Amino acid sequence: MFETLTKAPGDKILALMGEYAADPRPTKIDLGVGVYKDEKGVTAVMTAVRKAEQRILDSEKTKTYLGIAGNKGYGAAVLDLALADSVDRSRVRVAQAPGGTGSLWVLMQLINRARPGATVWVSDPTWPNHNPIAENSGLVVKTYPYFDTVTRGVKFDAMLAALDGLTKDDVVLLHGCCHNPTGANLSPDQWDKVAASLARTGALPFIDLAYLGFGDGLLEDAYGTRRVIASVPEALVAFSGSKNFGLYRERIGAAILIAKDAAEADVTQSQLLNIIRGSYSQPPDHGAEIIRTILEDPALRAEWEAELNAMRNRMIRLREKLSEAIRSKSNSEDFDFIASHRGMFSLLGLENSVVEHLKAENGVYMIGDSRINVAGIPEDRIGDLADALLAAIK
Ligand code: PLP
Ligand code: TYF
Repeated sequence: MFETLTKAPGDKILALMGEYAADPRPTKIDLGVGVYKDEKGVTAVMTAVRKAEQRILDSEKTKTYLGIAGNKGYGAAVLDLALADSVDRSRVRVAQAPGGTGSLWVLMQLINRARPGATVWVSDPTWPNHNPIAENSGLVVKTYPYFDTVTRGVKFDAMLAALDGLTKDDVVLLHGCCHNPTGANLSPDQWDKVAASLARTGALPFIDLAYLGFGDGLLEDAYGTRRVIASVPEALVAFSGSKNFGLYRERIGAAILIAKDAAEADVTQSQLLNIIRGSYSQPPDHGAEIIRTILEDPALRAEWEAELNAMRNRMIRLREKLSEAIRSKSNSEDFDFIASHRGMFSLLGLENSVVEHLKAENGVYMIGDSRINVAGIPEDRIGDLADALLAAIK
């Protein structure tokens, strides 16, 4: 049977991880995969996570099945964290899912049950996993303008004009904060306009919230999500705990749905749970129980928030230092955008040949589209990195 298959394309981001690992040069710099790294280049287990795991180990009484919707306390805690009081909870339902990706997957499946073959509008560009998840769910993907390759900001007028032209049968995938891959984000005022547009057209907002707390702060980063949800009758949110809790391999996320009223929320949730049951039955508990433990305990929560704040501030400092180094070496403002971007990424706007040159010549690894992970910038070698970038674009 398998002779009918041909080799499927790999994931470019994950492939680059392997290439970097195989590079023997001690001076290599990893600005590739979107994983937070500390000043030692390590993706450490957060201290609040470690403490929560110890508590779980000491107090866990059973490993019996969790149920299709997953850990109830986790679900409630994530709604508090992400949505707060932006919407009446009687209209909200949540199901724990394996990572932001698993959440996107079950929600895309849900969209296809409601509107088979519906169009999902994604930003140009977007995280490369959005397309296959939507297409594998039976949906059609189209793009709306987003990144301005000249200013390296958001092409907001063009984006809004595209959103204004949508209908109630369309779905709009929005990055809640910390846009991947560009690092260019909407201002609160722009979010207000997007929310008003969605309210006007009836297009369904679907918010991918994978980096809450990585941009300007937990509250600031939730602005867009809350604003949109407060403005429309129906919405979807795919939450990830991979980055902000550093729980990547635990595969912890949440699929959140907001419906017109409680009755429709119940029916829609029954379909979501039916999708989950028909795919992986139910989610694993460990990551959810860690997050529940942290968010429900004021002391652990404060410790987690402090660590998250330190991670965010480090990324902002690295942004400022790199753009300052390039500015002083080149006497130009061309890379100042790195300091105004937020989240883990910036899209530098380099030709692929320049990206390849930096890898071959300098051992500087970034994604082929010239996306850098700012957490990978080595603070003590920012001058070298700036020199390499400037030499490569000459
Ligand atoms: N959405 C975006 C935009 C991402 O960058 C990621 C990256 O990891 C995810 C979703 C999903 O992450 P995970 O499935 O690891 O929670
Ligand atoms: O964009 C990134 O680098 C992260 C990690 O298939 C990632 O979101 C990359 C590719 C992938 C899954 C996660």
